[in-house]
Amino acid sequence: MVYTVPTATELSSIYSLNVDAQSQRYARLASAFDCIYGSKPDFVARAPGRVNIIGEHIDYCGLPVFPMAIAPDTLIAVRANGTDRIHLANVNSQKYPAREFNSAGDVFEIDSTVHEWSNYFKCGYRGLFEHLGRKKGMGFDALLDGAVPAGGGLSSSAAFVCATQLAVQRVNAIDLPQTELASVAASAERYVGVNSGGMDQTASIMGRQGSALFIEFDPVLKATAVKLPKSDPVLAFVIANTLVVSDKYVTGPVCYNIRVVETRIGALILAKNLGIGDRPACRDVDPLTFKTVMDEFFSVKDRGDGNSDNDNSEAEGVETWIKRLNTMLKEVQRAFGTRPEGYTREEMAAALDMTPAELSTAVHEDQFPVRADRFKLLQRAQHAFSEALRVVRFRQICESGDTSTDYFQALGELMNQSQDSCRDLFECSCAELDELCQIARRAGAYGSRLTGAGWGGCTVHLVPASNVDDVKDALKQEYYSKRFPELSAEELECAVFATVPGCGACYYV
Ligand code: NG1
Ligand code: MG
Repeated sequence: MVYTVPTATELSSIYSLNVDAQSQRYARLASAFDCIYGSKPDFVARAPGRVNIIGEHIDYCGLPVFPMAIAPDTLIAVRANGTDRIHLANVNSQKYPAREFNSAGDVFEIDSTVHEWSNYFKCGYRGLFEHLGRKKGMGFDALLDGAVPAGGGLSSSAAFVCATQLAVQRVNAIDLPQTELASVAASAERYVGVNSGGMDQTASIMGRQGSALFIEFDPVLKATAVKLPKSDPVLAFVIANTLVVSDKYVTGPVCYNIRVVETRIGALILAKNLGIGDRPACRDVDPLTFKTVMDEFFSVKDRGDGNSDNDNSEAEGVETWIKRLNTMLKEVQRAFGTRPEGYTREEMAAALDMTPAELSTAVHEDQFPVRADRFKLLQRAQHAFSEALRVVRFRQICESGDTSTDYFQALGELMNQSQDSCRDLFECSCAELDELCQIARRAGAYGSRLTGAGWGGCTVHLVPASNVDDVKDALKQEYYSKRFPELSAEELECAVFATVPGCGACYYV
């Protein structure tokens, strides 16, 4: 089969906007491929970035999140070459020079201590093959075009890993179900040394046009499409990039991975306080999460009470979430309330009758070492459970069918509370993120928050469609023209733009 550029109809079903520009992009990619490799590609694999509407830093706690796929994406044009060599090039060859690997050898070797663009490709490749227990794949030529800003909190990395897995799947005649592929992609990204959760990859692979995704991770990965209501005024999301690059290569060991460790140690101490689950300090057992502690606590409690609220109806399911999460917030206060200043490693280990080394092993810190003197378990746990409550509530409001102004304000308020919690309790915001949120709210956004890991990167704003231009103009005037006066009009359009939920990963043949 020979690749042909997707039709305008196909493109408009994916991108809604700027179809002409997208059509040119696909055509450019095919002819650049031809220039480099001497023929047209067989197919193009596409995986989108995502914006997280609400539910920050709780995917790795096993708690639900609420992202959506967006239009900016990563494309990889591919052609099998009948050898055992993999050639990987990037349309931005200045910044990302071409690489070559052996399909059975060095493509599996990832040095997470070097900041190297092709590491994400290797993650995708290795993750898929390790999952299938295979050691060798078919050689191919590949050319990548990434349109998700790197280090911007819109998951350029997940788009890259997911597009790679799609490409490698097809070349090797593999066809995994979507949820399986999403879990494989989530674990695969950890090879670069970030102890990440599975939100980004799931949103990229399973995104649905017009819907956000309510993603649950425990007991199994499950993504439920939740339609954002067609209301009047129509709802829009504006994304604004601080242009402060938050690169996981830098922020991993000193920010992100610390939070993962804090929530895991928090889960261990909380479990001990609640008298449940003695956890062996061992590498082969999954680290305890807040979600597991909550489930175990209620299963013990319900058995004791002789009642069970493991009901299946959706409405009662929401009530159960709300009741349980509220109870956990009280238990968090009981466990950690007297120690807002945080704990040292020695104190936490002593609380668990472990040595500091055993504690590190119990939370799998050895694979992702972190540097910190104090661990703020109270604030991190308060954030995690309250953020999960906001996620559940957000979904509930979306599904209520109410489209009054109050309803938008309620959604916006949840986003604003999430931002406060990220800033004050989870400490993953920064001055520029806070500033963008304040400007947008003043200009008419219902709610504004950081999106993604934070410490830089992007913000997301819930805006009535009629106010999108006001919000964008205010951001341009009060933020970008002051801090980044040298930006071109095109750069500015990439930094601040409106978006709607887009569809997930796919192929073009
Ligand atoms: P970013 O840095 O935006 O790609 C990260 C994690 C997610 C999630 C969010 C915070 C990766 C690949 N992704 O996203 O799993 O934990 O932060 O909610 O590290
Ligand atoms: Mg990322």
